[in-house]
Amino acid sequence: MIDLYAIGTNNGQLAAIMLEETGCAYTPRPLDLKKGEHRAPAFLAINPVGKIPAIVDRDGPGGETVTVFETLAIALYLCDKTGKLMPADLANRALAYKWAAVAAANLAPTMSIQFQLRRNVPDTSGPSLEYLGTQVDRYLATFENRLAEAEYLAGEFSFADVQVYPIVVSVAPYLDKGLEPYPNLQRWSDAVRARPAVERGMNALPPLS
Ligand SMILES: N[C@@H](CCC(=O)N[C@@H](CS)C(=O)NCC(=O)O)C(=O)O
Repeated sequence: MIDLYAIGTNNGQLAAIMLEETGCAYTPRPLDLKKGEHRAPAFLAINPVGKIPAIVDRDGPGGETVTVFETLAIALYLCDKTGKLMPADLANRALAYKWAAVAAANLAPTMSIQFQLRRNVPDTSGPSLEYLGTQVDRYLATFENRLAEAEYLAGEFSFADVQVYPIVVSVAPYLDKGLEPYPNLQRWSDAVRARPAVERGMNALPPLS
């Protein structure tokens, strides 16, 4: 059994989708970020960075308990553990690695800073937000171009798609025209949403209050 420490943000949803798609039994352990539960010593012992999501696998290798944090690390661990969502072909695996990395190292942090500024800065007309907006557009356009040439990011459905999907869902309402300028991203997003395990993962955790 795996404990999932998270809340229903895009990062929490991502971990829940990975657990659902790989067929791992898990128990959601929601944390109240407003109350600072992610900074409590009990959670810092699981993730010293103090961020959700994190998983505790009590049935790790050799029956040992394994703790994993950071969405990309969680995704790779679950692929390794189950043999699912990881392309068998090395060339396709390379595609999955690089597109998942673009999401985890570029799009997600940019969007997260944009979200924090929108939430906490009264005047959102400044150059910082404008700059972040251009960067989000740049990454979305890159995914759009990739999805114009392939059905899924690594050709077949993989952990890379899971790394991107919840981010796209959470950013779309903030875009002037939603996903309209990105028809391939829209087509891909509809296909990912139609997967029952994705639907379950998106709704597995209470929303951020
Ligand atoms: N790079 C991390 C980002 C995780 C993250 O930003 N989590 C947010 C919620 S979506 C969080 O825990 N924020 C609380 C904080 O930063 O104190 C990952 O991919 O797991």
